[in-house]
Amino acid sequence: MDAPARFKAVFLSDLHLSEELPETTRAFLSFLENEARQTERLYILGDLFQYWVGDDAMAGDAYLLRIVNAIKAVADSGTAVYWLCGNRDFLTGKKFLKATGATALEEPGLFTAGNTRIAFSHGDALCTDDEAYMKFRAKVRNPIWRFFFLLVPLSKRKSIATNARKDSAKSKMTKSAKIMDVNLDAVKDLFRKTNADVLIHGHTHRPGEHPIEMPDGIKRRIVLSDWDLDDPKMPRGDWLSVAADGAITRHAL
Ligand code: LP5
Ligand code: MN
Repeated sequence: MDAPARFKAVFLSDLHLSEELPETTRAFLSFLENEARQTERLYILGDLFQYWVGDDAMAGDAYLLRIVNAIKAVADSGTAVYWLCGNRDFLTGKKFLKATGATALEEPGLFTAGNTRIAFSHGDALCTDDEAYMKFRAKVRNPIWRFFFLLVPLSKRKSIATNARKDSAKSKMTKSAKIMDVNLDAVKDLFRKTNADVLIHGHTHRPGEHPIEMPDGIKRRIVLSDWDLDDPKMPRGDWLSVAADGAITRHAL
């Protein structure tokens, strides 16, 4: 990066990339060519992919390799790329990180700009009212489950993931909007533990900003949108920038 970067940090999440979403894919590749090179740090907050069934899926998959190589080009250009997985791509591993040049972070991540302390996460771990999902999450995030799942042949893993997507869509139709949103106590707990001023997360696909009352003042919970530039009725794709003084701006594609 020759000229000083325009932003200290940029955040995005929930692109759910797949070959079936050509406009969303195009928008992300263009974002990587442009905005992603104007920031010191790029934070990808999970669910970048529709699903990720293991790093071995990259070999011979021209689509995945195109995405991964485009992220690597950003890292090579001088932007520090950080990766925080989502509920659809928690199976990303060391080979993915090497291929993208990204650094993996644990939740919640922390970043300070000016006097603003920013915590960030994918967001699913905060949805504690969704008990069925919490149980599912605990199972699939267990390293023993992960070890055995990754031994299953790749084609079988892909069909399991496709079925899991269908089951997920079905189960969401039976859950209320409130259950699938973040739990206020979980959010307050995160603010207490991190001492952050701002929390940025995705996952709920409900872009917005919410004041959170804490004993030491009002905190801000900022929610990213998902991306879907292939939806003719509501094309969308937000990203957030953080300036050197800590000012946070929402940008729409
Ligand atoms: O993703 P989204 O937004 O549609 O919904 C999520 C929760 N769903 C999921 C499931 C993923 O979408 C499936 C794709 C992931 C592929 C990863 C690799 C393959 C893993 C294969 C696993 C078998 O995360 C959804 C939430 C929603 O967010 C809102 O927060 O509600 O939760 C669910 O749909 C989960 C169901 O409620 C419970 C499912 C019980 C099924 C139990 C099977 C256990 C199998 C585990 C094996 C040990
Ligand atoms: Mn998610």
